[in-house]
Amino acid sequence: MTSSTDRSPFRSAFIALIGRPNSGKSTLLNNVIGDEVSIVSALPQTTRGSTRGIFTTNTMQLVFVDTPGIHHGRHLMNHAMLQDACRAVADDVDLICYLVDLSREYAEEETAAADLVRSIKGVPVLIVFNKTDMTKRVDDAVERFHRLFPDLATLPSVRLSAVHPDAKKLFLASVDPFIPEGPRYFDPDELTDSTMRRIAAEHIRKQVIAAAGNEVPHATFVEIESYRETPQRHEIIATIHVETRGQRGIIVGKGGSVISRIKKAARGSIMNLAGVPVSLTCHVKVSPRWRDNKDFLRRVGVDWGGVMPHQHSDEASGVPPGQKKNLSRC
Ligand SMILES: Nc1nc2c(ncn2[C@@H]2O[C@H](COP(=O)(O)OP(=O)(O)OP(=O)(O)O)[C@@H](O)[C@H]2O)c(=O)[nH]1
Ligand SMILES: [Mg+2]
Repeated sequence: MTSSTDRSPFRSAFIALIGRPNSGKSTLLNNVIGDEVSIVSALPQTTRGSTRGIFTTNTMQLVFVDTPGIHHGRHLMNHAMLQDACRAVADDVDLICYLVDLSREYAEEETAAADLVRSIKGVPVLIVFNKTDMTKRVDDAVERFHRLFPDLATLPSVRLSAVHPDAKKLFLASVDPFIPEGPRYFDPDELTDSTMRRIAAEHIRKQVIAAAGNEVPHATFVEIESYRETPQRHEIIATIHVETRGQRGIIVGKGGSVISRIKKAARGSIMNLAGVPVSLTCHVKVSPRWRDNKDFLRRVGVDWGGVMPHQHSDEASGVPPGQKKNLSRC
């Protein structure tokens, strides 16, 4: 006998996750997918480019687009990250989830994120008030947000803690009304559309963040020079670019101790994913000012949106001269 559920049409949606750095976008994505498809760290600006996580059941498929945190940095690289978040919103998505970190003061970055949300036309927005577990008075924090951004007070919202196992159920129930009838875009066993090359670079960067802390990771770019894949073995050669000799010293460590740790941990996690032995070679190279070097960024596939370096002369704000700090322009 066929039940009514069997007859219901398949549904699918593209859902963008946006918000200020460190608001928990990647954590929520990983919780829903049940795997680390996007790296997470306590450091803001962890996600550098859009990353898709795919969640499939018998009746629906959700393609989540994790984006870099919305912030105005002074480098071309920061601009590229901002462009990436803006593109995700401008793309043909069915829903935008705006993550708000309740545990911190709503500073300038929140205003920038709210500005971007205001600029969205024709796509529903769901506010995800996150980190309820770290927030003493959740009601007060939500009320403060609504006082600051009264025009966003009418948007649908959910309150959760992305690190909590319950968050998945709560979040999926909140997005459910927004999922239209649609096709299955990806195979049911696919969790991400990222390539092994990109995943490997992210796993190495995650270990750099863990080993180096604070500012060094922002000045780090992991480039995969070669990725050779056979059924028996993956052979990876990577270059970790940093901006100064001092940063190189930190990443290499005394007698190469730090880079050895980074390599060992990254190799282990890549091997878990690959399911075969992995050999990993990591070079550490000083590439001065790579974050503002157009040729470098072009070579490694970072799209900064065509903004010329001289437009980034406003060191204090990171905003090109004469341009208002308004994300709706991005
Ligand atoms: N306690 C707690 N920690 C959280 C929660 N959500 C995220 N975190 C932590 O917050 C930090 C940042 O999380 P991410 O998921 O990397 O944040 P993000 O928004 O992706 O950050 P960017 O990629 O930098 O934009 C990590 O240390 C997470 O473990 C939460 O609900 N509760
Ligand atoms: Mg992230």
